[in-house]
Order: sequence, then structure tokens, then C-alpha cells
Amino acid sequence: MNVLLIGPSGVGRTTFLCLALAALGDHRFPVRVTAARSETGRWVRYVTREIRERGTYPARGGPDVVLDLLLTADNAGRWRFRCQDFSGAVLREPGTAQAASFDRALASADGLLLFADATELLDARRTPRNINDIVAALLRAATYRAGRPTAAAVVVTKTDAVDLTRPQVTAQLLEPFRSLVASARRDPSIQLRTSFAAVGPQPVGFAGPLLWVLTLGLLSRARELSRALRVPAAAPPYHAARQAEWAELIALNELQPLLVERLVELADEHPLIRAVHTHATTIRSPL
Ligand SMILES: Nc1nc2c(ncn2[C@@H]2O[C@H](COP(=O)(O)OP(=O)(O)O)[C@@H](O)[C@H]2O)c(=O)[nH]1
Ligand SMILES: [Mg+2]
Repeated sequence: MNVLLIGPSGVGRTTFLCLALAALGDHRFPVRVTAARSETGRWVRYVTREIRERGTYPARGGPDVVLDLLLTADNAGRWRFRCQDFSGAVLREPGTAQAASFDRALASADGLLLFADATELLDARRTPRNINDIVAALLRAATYRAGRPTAAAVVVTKTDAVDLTRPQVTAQLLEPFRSLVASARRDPSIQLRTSFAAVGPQPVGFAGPLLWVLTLGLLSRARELSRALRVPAAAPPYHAARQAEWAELIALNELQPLLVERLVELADEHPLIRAVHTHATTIRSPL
């Protein structure tokens, strides 16, 4: 499964990934998301410590990253994922290898995380032009992805730097995404949620969006498996493969309540963040 991250350079994608992995790697919970390679895990822990203990963020404009991740559930199994991180600059550079790689990633992604900076969204002088380009690219992608299930989350970053309690602020922050929300409401293959992230002594809003796209991606996988397994019994050479598919489907069914429970806990972590989760769609069982 592939998850694509897109947002203007400096929006907070690297920060998001590190803080999301730090929260989801917590061993006290039965479902965890961790880096597949130990050096990536060390890098994530280093960046997280720098942010939380010293207030030092990753260098602005750092490299786009590709992370291989594992979702592990006690007694249910493990699933591999890849997170691919793109800055909005790819949209201004058509014809480059980077742009081609973005197009391929967008066509095949199971999950999308779209980032926008709260301070820029509220600054009338800095029209979020790049955000409009990204939204347009995602709306175009919905047509050529032709019904492929997509779990998408809009993450408004740096909300610690704005006053979310001021009237109309949340509406203003979400305004550039109205067409995306409307298109997701019309298209049952797209599940979209919007959420707000804030770094602080207790970072909030990081783990939820990542776990949400992973959860919906796994539900799609379960749906795909249950469809495939409805086909009449396979001939002997395929039998072993079928058994593996059954085993995965059973594991996915056991995983589902654990994922939902963790998502609910994460949604509860901050009353204001919970209050703005108004666009979250309900999770439907694939079976
Ligand atoms: N106030 C605040 N600043 C942030 C937050 N996340 C990132 N930043 C700032 O944004 C800069 C860019 O973040 P980074 O994660 O590297 O963005 P990327 O280019 O999208 O990967 C950092 O150096 C921080 O100064 C946040 O949640 N709150
Ligand atoms: Mg970065």
C-alpha cells in the first residue's frame, strides 16, 4: 500500500511524519506503526527528540522522503506500507523526472495526505496559490483513478501558531478545500477527512490522519480479498495462495476493531481538534 504526502515546501510534512510515527510507535498500544528499517527509525526518533525537547525543527526545505513502514498488531500480523513525500514544487516542473514520479505515485496511491500551513491560509496577502494547484491536481486525479478507493486527509499544520477559537477561523482555513470536500461527498470511492495539527508540549493531530488513511487502505484490501475469495474453489496449484489470502483476510478482520479503537482514542486527544473533525466520514465494514 502506498501513501502520498503532498504540500508546499516548508508546510511541515517531515515534521508531521516524524511526530505521527513517534505517537503511533508507542508500545503501550496493541496497534503500532513503525519504520521498516532501523536507520529510518533512528532518524525519526532523532527528529522527534529535537522538536519536542529542544524546539528544533527539521531544516526548512529538507529532502522529500520515502519511508517504508510497518503496521503491526498484537496477535494479528503486520502489513507493509510506503509513504512518499512530495513538495508542491513538482506541479510547477512538468516534464521532469520528479514530476513523472509524482504522477505515477498519484495514479497508484491508496492514501493521500494533503498539507496546508494555517498561518499562510489566514494571511490574505499570501494567497495559497500552490494549494489551489494541488487541489486541482487531486481533482484531476480523481477522474483518471476511475473509482480506485482513496483515503484522503487534509492536514492543516501549524495551528499552534493561530487562534482556532476565533470566529470563522476554522471555516477560513478549510475554504480552499471546499471543492475537494464536495467531490468526495459525491464520489463514494473517496473518503476524505480534514484535521488540524499543532506542535506543542503535547503534539496533537499527527497520528490520527496517518492512521486513518492506513485503516481505510486496509479495509479496501479486506474488501478486495473477500471479493477474490468468493470465486469458486481454485484449482490445486492455486490452493496455497488462497490459504494465504484467507489467513490475511481473517487477520484483517481481527485488526479492524483495534484500529477503530485507536482512531477513536486519537480523535479524543484534544477537544478542539475533535470539534473540527466535522467532515470525517464514518468507516464502513468491507464485509
Ligand atoms: N509553529 C509550527 N511550526 C512548524 C510546525 N511544523 C513545522 N513547522 C515549521 O515549518 C518548518 C518546515 O517544516 P518541515 O517539516 O521541514 O516542512 P516540509 O518542507 O513540508 O517537510 C519547520 O522548520 C518549522 O519551522 C508546527 O506544527 N508548528
Ligand atoms: Mg521535508
